Amino acid sequence: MTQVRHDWRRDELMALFALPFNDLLARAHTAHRAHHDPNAVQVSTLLSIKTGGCPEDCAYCPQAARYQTGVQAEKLMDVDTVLERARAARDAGATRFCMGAAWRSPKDRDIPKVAAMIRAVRALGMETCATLGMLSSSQAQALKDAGLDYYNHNLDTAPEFYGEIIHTREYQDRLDTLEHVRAAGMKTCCGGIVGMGESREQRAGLLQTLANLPEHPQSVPINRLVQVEGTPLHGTALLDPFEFVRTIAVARIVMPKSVVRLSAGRAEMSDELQALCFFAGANSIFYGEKLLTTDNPDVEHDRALFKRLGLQPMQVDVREENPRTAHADIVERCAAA
Ligand code: SAM
Ligand code: DTB
Ligand code: SF4
Repeated sequence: MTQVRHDWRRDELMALFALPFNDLLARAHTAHRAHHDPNAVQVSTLLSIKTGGCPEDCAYCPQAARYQTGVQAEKLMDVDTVLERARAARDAGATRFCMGAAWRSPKDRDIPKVAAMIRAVRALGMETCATLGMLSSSQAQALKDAGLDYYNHNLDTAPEFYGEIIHTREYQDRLDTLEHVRAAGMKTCCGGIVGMGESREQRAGLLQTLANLPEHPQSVPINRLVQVEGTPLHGTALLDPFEFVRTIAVARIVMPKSVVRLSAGRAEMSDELQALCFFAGANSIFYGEKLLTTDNPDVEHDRALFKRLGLQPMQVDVREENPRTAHADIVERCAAA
């Protein structure tokens, strides 16, 4: 079994990145098999519950109010619409439902409405995840009390590159939110974006920071930048796809027990590139036609890809805390599809 470490040095990660591709993939895949079913992939569906109009300046993001990207600002969705969308996602085979809001941080008055969404989604027998921006400890506790399983809050990039991407909040703010989430007893979903013009050293820096957190995030989304016209990062030089696979492989090696999500960017990836990512240790995807505002592969395509690769949706069991769940049904429905 690969040892779980929290003391990774930058040069060690750089040495992993520099391995011959086949050696790196062999190491990553061995670590993957030691801790995970290599043919099981966790399936989450995303929904934007509050779109656009965000006051932050994240250079990659189509939802920042200051960039002209064509995304229209909308109000917080009502609970019934969220529930309807979650039910459809569950019936299509998703086992986790992730609700995203284009906020710097939620206002206290937003929390009861989001809590109602979380309760409703959980009552469907799905795992719940939310990404709402920075959280105070009391907000984190209120979300936990509503039944939130995961909170997604990304570090996005290496500490030394962060200042080139976001100016409206600090790296430390992100670390503080993650601490509030952990202290409230929720699982963290935390990763970043590659392909933003960062160097390999900075990709290593992101993974090093993630791996040296007090607890490895249970879920690690690795996003490949979705270039949206109107954002400052539109037109950034494309990352070599093999370098993307290397990033997944290094994430797998340094956080061997975490579930690594092949996150945004799949719509622009070939099936072969995705298959390499699954071999390198990715074992989670977003499933459904949309991410938050941009396109994701359609469900028929993903079902066919799973079938061609012999992949199965990862089973989850939330019954202990929610006796109404008949979760096996969901997994069977997806397998039959
Ligand atoms: N507003 C909240 C926040 O920033 O924490 C939650 C939603 S925000 C859209 C969640 C994450 O989506 C960001 O941290 C970033 O990693 C990812 N993301 C946003 N735009 C992206 C893009 N164009 N390509 C890839 N990932 C993106
Ligand atoms: C994450 O790491 N990636 C997701 C989710 N967490 C919230 C978001 C990707 C957003 C891609 C751009 C968009 O669709 O707006
Ligand atoms: Fe706002 Fe989140 Fe987009 Fe940044 S990533 S602009 S905080 S929605």
